[in-house]
Amino acid sequence: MNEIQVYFKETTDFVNAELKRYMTNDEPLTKGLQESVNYTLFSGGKRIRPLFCIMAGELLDVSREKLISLACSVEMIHTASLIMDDLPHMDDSQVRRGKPANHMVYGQDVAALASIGLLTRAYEVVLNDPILPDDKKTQIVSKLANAVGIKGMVGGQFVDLKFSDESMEYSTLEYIHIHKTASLFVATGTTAAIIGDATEDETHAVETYAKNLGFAFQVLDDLFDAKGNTEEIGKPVKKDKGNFATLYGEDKSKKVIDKCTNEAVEAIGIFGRKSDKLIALGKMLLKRNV
Ligand code: GRG
Repeated sequence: MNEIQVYFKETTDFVNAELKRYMTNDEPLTKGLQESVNYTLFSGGKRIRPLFCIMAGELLDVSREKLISLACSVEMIHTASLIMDDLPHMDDSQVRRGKPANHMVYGQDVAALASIGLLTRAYEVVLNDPILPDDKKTQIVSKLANAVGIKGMVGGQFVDLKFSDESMEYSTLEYIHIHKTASLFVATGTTAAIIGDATEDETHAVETYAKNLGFAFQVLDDLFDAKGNTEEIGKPVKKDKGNFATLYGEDKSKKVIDKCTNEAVEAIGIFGRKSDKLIALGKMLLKRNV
C-alpha cells in the first residue's frame, strides 16, 4: 500500500471503531432494532463522507478527535437514507452492497425504525460531543438538518420518485443529483469548515469541491447503472428510470465527471500541498472503471 492508501485505511478503521462505540446499546428489548441498524451500518460502506469530513478538517489543521462525531454523524445520515431508499414504497431495491437490503432481513417495519433511529442518533452524537463548543454544535446540526430535509435529500428523493423518467428536463435531473446526493457532501464540507474556523474563501473552496465531487459521484453511479454494472453498484439495475447516462450517453457523462473533477481539484488549490489527500480521494472515487 502507498502512503495515501495507508492513510485511507487507518482513517476508515478509526471511523469504524468510533461508529461501533456510538452504536453500543445494552437494552435487551431493542436488540432486534439495534441489529437491523448495525446490519447496514457495518455492511461494507466505503465511508467516503466521513473520510471527506476528516480530510476537509485536516486542511484547516483540525485534529481527528474534534471531527469524529461529525464524521460518524454524516455516515449515520447516509446509512439511514440507504435503508429508506431501498424500501418498497421508495426505490424498491431488494439488494444493497451485494447483500439483502435491510427490510428483506428485518422487515419493512423494523427497517423504517432503523432508518429513523439512525437519523436521530446522527444529530445526538454531535450535540453530545464533549469537545465541540455549543455554538458550533448548533450551527452544525442546523446545517445537517437542512441538508437532509425538504430543501435537501428528502426533497431530492421526492423529485426523483415523482418526476424521474426518460423525458425529464436537465434541470430536474440536476435538482435530483444536487439534492439527493451532493447535498450531504456539501453539508459535510461546510460543517467541517465550521469546526475548523474556516475563512469565507476556505469554506467556499471546500463547498465547491464537495458539490462537484457529489455531483460527479452520482453521474458515475448512473453510468454504472446504465451499463448494468451490478457488481460495482451492489444492487439490481433499474432500467425504467431516466438518469444522466441514459439521457445524455456515456461520452457526455464521462466529460461531466472530468469537468467536475477538475473544478473540485481547482477549488481546493488554495490549500496548496495540504489538498493532496482530497485530490487523491477524488481520483479514487471518480476514476473507477466503468
Ligand atoms: C436521510 C432517512 C433519510 C432520508 C432522505 C431516502 C432519501 C431521503 C434519500 C435517498 C438518498 C440516496 C440513497 C442517494 C444516493 C446516493 C448514493 C450515490 C449512494 C451510494 O453512496 P456510496 O457509494 O455508498 O458512498 P456506500 O455503499 O459506499 O456507503
